[in-house]
Amino acid sequence: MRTIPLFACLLLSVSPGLAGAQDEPDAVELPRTPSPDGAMVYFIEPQDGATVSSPFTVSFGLRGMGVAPAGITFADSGHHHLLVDVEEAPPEGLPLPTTDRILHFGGGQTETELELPPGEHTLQLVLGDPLHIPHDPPVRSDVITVTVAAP
Ligand SMILES: [Cu+2]
Repeated sequence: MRTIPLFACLLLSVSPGLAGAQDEPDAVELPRTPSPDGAMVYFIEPQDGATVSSPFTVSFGLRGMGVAPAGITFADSGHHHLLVDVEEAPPEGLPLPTTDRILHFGGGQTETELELPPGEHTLQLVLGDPLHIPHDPPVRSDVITVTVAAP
C-alpha cells in the first residue's frame, strides 16, 4: 500500500486556497465527499469508560467504507482523525485542522499509541476525505471517556 507521510497531511491542512476561504466564509463552499448509508467509525479499543495506563493502544474500526491515505481519492473511503479532549466539534464543511488534539492518520493507519497524563480524557474518531474534510453526512464515532491511571 502506498503511504503518505504525515507531513503531507500537515501541508494540505494549511494550503493557501483555504486561507482565502477563511477571509470570505460565505463566498466559498468546499465540496463535500458523500458517505454511503450505514457507514460507521468506532473504537475497537479502548472501551468507553475504560481505565488504562499510558501509553495505551487505540484501535480504529470502520464499517461500510474503506481506508485510503490522505490525498488519495477513492470512492467510499477516508482516513481517520482522533480528537483528544476536543470540547467543541470542528466545523463540518472545512478541513480538520492539525493540532495537538486533532491527530491525523493520513497514512491510512488504523491504530496508534497514545500518551496522556493521568485523569479523564475524551476520545472521538472522525473520518476525513482526501482533503481532511468530514464526509457528508459526517462519519464519526461516539465520544468515549477513558481514565488514565496514575503511574
Ligand atoms: Cu487528515
